[in-house]
Amino acid sequence: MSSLKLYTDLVHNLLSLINNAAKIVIFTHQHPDPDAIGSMLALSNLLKAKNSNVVITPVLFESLLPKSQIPQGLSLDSIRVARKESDTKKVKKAVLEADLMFIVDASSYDRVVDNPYILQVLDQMYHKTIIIDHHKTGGSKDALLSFNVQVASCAQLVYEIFVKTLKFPLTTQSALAILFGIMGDTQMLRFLPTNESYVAQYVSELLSFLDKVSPGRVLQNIAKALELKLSLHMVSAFKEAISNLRVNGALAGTFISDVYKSALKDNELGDLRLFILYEILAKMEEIKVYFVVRPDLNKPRRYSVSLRSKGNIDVSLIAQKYGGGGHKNAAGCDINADSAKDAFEIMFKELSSLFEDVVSHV
Ligand SMILES: [Mn+2]
Repeated sequence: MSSLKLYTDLVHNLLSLINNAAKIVIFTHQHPDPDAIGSMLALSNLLKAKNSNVVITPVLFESLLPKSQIPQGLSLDSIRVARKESDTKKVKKAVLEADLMFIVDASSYDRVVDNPYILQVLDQMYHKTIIIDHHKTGGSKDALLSFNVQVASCAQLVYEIFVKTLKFPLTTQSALAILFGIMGDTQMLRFLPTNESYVAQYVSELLSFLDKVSPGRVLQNIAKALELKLSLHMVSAFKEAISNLRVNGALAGTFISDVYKSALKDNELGDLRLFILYEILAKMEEIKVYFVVRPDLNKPRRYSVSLRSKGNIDVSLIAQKYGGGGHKNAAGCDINADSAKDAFEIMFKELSSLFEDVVSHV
């Protein structure tokens, strides 16, 4: 599923290096974007949550993003911004004392700093540097460890390595930082490559985690920080649909709930449905049958179901059963139910039993 299959040994080397480190410094590239900031803060918070005794110093050699471009609730206080001479001296000291250093979202120190004095110091430190990057550039062969995987964001790698694989405890700050990074580099999942559809699942996991701690506006805050022109209601409905996503083998489905009947216009509901069908569900490689349920704006207790399939699976059969129609791979129907969730459950059950053989094989 994830991109790290080939990195299993490296991940376990990484764990012993971290366990033996008392002081860790983290760098990212200049002109930091949300993924750079998110990856750096996520790593810093994850390391701290795992071992509160370790001294972590995240360093930037220029100013941070403007406050309006940081999601509300994400704290940048731990980052040391080193612009003045006195700051760079402190950074040099931290570097010389460090047991371990990380570069995230970049793979060499010349992307980290311009100042030749400090670059010269850093260039001598690859032997204690771990690189976590997602760009094509090869990185330094002198690095202690290098995770260089070409995926959509560096933040998703941080999540895979530390949370999914090494089981470091997630915190509100690290979850928020990872989401900010993923959503920044993928522009709210719009530019998520086809073979990385599993990242939508990561987003859903992170949102459920954050909803437990502080329910509500997480995604809106991120969209706002990314300056994306989506109405708050659209973002919020999108978030809900991602959280409602259920996958069973090759079957996936979700729903947009009745809350959005008054908040969204008919064309917005339609756009959102298409976005979820074509930009997310269709791109999930393992998924062969998928659907989205949305409320009918004019008729109470009436829900519209859009069904899609890949290959030889005929979803028009199920649409016909409910008085709808369509083609083998794209069909739709309307059903009556007490809520969008009930309509979703009815469909999920129908599709699970109709396509049992296909669905349970993955
Ligand atoms: Mn990036």
